[in-house]
Amino acid sequence: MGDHDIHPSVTEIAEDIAEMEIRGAATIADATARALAEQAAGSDAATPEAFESELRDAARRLLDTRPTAVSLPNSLRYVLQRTEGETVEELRESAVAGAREFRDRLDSAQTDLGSIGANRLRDGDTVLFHCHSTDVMACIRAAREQGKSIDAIVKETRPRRQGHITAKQLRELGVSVTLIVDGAAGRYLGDADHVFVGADSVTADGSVVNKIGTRQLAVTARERDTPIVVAAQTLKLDPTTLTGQTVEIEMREESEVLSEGDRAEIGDITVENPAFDVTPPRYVDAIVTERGQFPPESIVFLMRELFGEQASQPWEE
Ligand code: RUB
Repeated sequence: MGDHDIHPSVTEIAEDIAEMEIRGAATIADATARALAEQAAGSDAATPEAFESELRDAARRLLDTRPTAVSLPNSLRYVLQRTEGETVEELRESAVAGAREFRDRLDSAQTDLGSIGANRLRDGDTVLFHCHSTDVMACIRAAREQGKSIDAIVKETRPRRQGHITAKQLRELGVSVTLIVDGAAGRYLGDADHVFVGADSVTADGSVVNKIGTRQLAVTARERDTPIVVAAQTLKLDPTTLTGQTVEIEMREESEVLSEGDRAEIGDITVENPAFDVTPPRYVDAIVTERGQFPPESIVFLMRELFGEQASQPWEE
């Protein structure tokens, strides 16, 4: 079995994730579960062994797209572990059902998380945002549904400017938005009642892996006494960190930072473009999940409850 048995939808979704047409940890996880369902539904494997081998190849292709968000392997593991049966038809049905179940759970976890995160917000609060996170947006949506008025300060988030997505979606929720460049965050933190950010991975010690610039923002927020809240459903908890593994930080193309023209003008320099950074737990006030809100240092107890001590356990209760 090889690439020729990978369904075209899987290849397309993998390319869209690598190119960031599909982005954000929860959206990536949703898309990879959908991709495995397409692979299973469209397979013409003659034997159960061939079917399973194709599904594993598809999962490998999806896993190789972006390394940092743990929601991606958590999504693949969830579906693969539910793919069982004696015949190709049984395997197909269980894989499709597993993917459906995963996507439904993701949706409902985000809704539950949103209503918990919204409790932190009071009518008239100003919130400062970095990047774009659907878990964060769920908190703001729930606060708006509770009738709370919210003002937003949105960091542009170089180099990919995901702040524009956040600004647009906040406007759709009736939130007034002030857009700032990343370097202006320190100046505007004094106007903010909270900082809300998402997470790509949360480690066993309560460190938060998120869009580059989160750490700098959190350190400055702490200095200004502005609470920093991480909205991260349990899908973002990284079980491998329970046994000491570290999270790989994705390094992206220099072309996201510097145009060819600018590079030619400047001359021979090195450009580094890490997509994520790690914020230590001491700078984070709370991690809001669908299971409640936690001080970052206590997240390890939730991880043990969900995964046991074994790094190989799937994302599930
Ligand atoms: C997105 C990012 C988001 C998290 C959480 O990075 O860092 O804060 O993925 O998002 P990128 P969500 O744009 O490079 O994918 O809450 O939607 O899972």
